[in-house]
Amino acid sequence: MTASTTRATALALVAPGKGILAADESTPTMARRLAGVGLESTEPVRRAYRETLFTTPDLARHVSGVILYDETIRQRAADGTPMPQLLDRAGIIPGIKVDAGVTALPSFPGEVVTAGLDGLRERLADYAALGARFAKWRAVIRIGEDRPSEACLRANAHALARYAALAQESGLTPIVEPEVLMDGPHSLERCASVTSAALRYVYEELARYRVDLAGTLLKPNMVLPGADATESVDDAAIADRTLAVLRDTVPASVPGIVFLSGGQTEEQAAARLAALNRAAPQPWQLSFSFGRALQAPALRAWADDEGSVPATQSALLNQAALAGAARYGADDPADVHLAPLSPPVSGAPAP
Ligand code: 5MM
Repeated sequence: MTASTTRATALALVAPGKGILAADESTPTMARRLAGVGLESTEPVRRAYRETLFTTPDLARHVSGVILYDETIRQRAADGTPMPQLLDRAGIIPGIKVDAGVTALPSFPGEVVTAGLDGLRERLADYAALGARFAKWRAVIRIGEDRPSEACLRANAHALARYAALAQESGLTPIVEPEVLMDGPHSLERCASVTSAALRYVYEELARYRVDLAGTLLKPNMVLPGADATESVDDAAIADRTLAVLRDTVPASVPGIVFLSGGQTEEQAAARLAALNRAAPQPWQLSFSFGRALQAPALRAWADDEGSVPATQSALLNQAALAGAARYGADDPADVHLAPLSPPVSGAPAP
């Protein structure tokens, strides 16, 4: 497999005005999300909800790719079309979560490492045959008094690098996701220093395992004070601190950074992405790979309106349009004024 496939997919995923919909909730996470809006999680409910999201008219205007979960990539829409082909037909690139979730790191209470390397080569081949063109692996890093340990950062970086190398071998573009959780009372500065350390280890290991950075995307957390912190920081300061950390740690050959939302409200995630894009031009595209921040309004509409397709799809499209506008630094999709695609015809009257 040549590097050109994974590089082309990476660039397509961060095309202007577009980002990724993370719909790869594992079955237990999806059960929690559905319970949050008073619904029971069954296979037909999960299938119908996700088919509703993926068939949203015009979704491809703002969404370049969707990350699926193992159950979903094997499901079919009501008309019999396999889910990856349904997305493909809509002009959206299908992707797949390939990690197996987190497991406790022995000797380091409260810390975790992501599992799933065993048999990964075979699973990637299977997913590629099912239509996936990119993959995702998430490492989870918790901030605490003595956390994260160096062992935790190194173990997770190692797993991310081994995964990324295997994904590229299979022709799938790896999204590398080291998520520093927002949980806790820590400060913005503490999040900055932990995020910075995590990213340094990740890029050291990616180099060691000869991963082609131009054929990857980074999915990091924004640099934020903890959810229980008393400190209040505005969006411009969050953007500044986040960019300072990324400029120090992420090589310019990485084509795009697709932020996770991590428990921010949908308004916060979009406003902060807009602030990030208003800063001076960066070497990478700054985009989104939001789960909750794209789906929360759609899931509420689905529950409030008893599985109503139009209400759910319109909620998703609105949220995707907001995130898409944030890619241009705009807080409102109505403020996105794109240059005309072709120059005015010569001889046409001046405006
Ligand atoms: C959609 O949630 C993803 C899967 O989570 P679990 O493996 O815990 O079920 C998750 O990896 C997600 O892709 C990222 O965390 C981004 O989602 P948010 O909601 O943080 O934007």
